[in-house]
Formats: sequence, C-alpha cells, structure tokens
Amino acid sequence: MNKLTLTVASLIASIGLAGSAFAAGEQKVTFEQLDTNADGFIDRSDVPADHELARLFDSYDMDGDNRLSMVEFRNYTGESETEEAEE
Ligand SMILES: [Ca+2]
Ligand SMILES: [Ca+2]
Repeated sequence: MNKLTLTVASLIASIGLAGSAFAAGEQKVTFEQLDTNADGFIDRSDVPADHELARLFDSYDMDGDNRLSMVEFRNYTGESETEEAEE
C-alpha cells in the first residue's frame, strides 16, 4: 500500500515537473536569439530541436527556402510589422 502511495506521489510530482517545463517552452524567443550565426535568417540548424518552431518550421517558411526571414518569423511571433520590408 505504501508503495502505491509513493508511486502515485511521484507520478503527480513528474506531471508537475512536465507542466512547468512546458510553460517554460512557451516563452517567446526573439529573432536574434534564434539566429545564432547572425546571418539574418533562421535556418533549421539555428532552431533547437526541442523548440516548437522546429516542428512548425515548414508552416512558417512561406517561400520554401528552408530558412525563416524576419518577416516569416514575425508570422510565428504574431507581430505584423511591415515597416522595414527588406528584400
Ligand atoms: Ca542563421
Ligand atoms: Ca523562407
């Protein structure tokens, strides 16, 4: 019986841990933070494998060049500034 209680307790503890880890992953990162080699684009290699953007990369790579420009990244962050349109 004690064993069961312990198991349940550790289960609840691990759910709590997973929950806080998930919350931390929800934090928005900036373009500069993800563009680790500072070439002005976010490549797949710039995105940490455990970041949600690694999963969503294709959906935000609008022109299919396998990298995210500032404009494409803003679609992800929800910002819709179009004042500095760089080509
Ligand atoms: Ca880059
Ligand atoms: Ca692109």
